[in-house]
Amino acid sequence: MSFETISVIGLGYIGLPTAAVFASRKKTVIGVDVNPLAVDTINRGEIHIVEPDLDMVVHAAVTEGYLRATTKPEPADAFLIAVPTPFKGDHEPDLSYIESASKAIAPVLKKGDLVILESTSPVGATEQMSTWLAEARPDLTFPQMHGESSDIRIAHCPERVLPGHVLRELVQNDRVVGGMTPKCSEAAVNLYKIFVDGDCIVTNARTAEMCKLTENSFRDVNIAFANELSIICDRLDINVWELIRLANRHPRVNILQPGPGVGGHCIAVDPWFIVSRTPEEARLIRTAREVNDNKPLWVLEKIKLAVADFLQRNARKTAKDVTIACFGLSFKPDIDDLRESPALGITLKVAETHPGTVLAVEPNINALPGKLSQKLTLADMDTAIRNADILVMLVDHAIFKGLDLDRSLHIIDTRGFFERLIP
Ligand code: SAJ
Repeated sequence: MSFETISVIGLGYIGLPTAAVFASRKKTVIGVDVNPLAVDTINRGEIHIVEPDLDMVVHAAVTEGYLRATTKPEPADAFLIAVPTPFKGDHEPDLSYIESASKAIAPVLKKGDLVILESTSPVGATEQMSTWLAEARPDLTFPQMHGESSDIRIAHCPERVLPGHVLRELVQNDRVVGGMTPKCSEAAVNLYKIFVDGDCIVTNARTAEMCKLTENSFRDVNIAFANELSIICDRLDINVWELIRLANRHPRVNILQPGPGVGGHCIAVDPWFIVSRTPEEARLIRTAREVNDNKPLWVLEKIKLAVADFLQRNARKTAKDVTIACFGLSFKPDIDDLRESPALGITLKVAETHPGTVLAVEPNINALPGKLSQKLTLADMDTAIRNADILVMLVDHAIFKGLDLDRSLHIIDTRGFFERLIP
């Protein structure tokens, strides 16, 4: 089966790099997005998201004529759906973007086409997508009814790339390919082999869905363990960073690092997709989410205690005189991505509740977007250190490593940035 024209639906953090990598292998790629601004930006050879080197790859793909973006789906040999799957209400998965994408491509499907769901999805979503497609195209046959002889092949192949390393990981990582039938899997493997150097490992759609959720839940549970340890150690007056370093010397122990909470759009979301399907059984997975979601509140409490402590030592001052500097706003080190960032959440809450000055330091960002700029004042590192009475380390950006600090400053080090240095 040859794929000459490939369509990618959803040109965000996963869809756009995937489209660009197919195009770099000289395939004709039609990128589809509902956002006309994103479509125009891409058609100019530019990008609307931040990811190292992506601008160059997209620029080359567009100028060489292999990649084109549009708001309206067009016929293709393969369709990859990479739209968001957020949650709604009480952590229920919201499949409405997958539903709209399915309904949008249905009219242009033809016999022999392959449709792949890449979006991280709850178990059963691929079958649901296939049902939406079948409802919209009663003239075609689909695997849930016609098995191996179906006109359309359907598979789930979750993305697993790490933001900041997307272009490398897209090519090098192994892919789990879950077809609704073995022929669907075979077609999907042939498609990914166009650019994937890693292994393409075949399973069924439900296992592929659960595999992606399992990977992110595994990380969430392990971070929750580290976060819980940090709270226990604080109570027992033990340096958690030293503790973890020592425990990790055991050949079968590998504890992750505590922090101010878990951010980003994947690890803090995906475990809920397991919980929502099996609420009675997924007890540890739910608890881990709760532990990680509560960590920012614990940090806020620590900041309050630090202010009280400062005022006790400086009897003539009031809370209004206390300057708090928060170092780092992004959801993890050395990126500028603020989405679902616990560091940003904590800083905003401090700015909202503390009567004195709050300085936000984020060297990866020149200016805060729109509404945020009304709520927070960005400061450079030196100014913040000079003026701060309390310093809160929220993200371990490499650039913070050279900070020259007055040791008398009250530091709340959620990342163990300095504590890790103390012997
Ligand atoms: N974090 C800690 N302690 C740690 C490691 C991470 O507090 O020891 C925090 C980070 O600071 C951040 C959050 O966890 O706030 C998530 O960061 P991350 O680097 O663990 O993961 P993401 O969200 O950038 O990407 C994850 C990856 N999944 C796994 O590593 C299992 C990536 O491979 C997935 O493709 C991505 O989710 C996704 O799209 O699902």
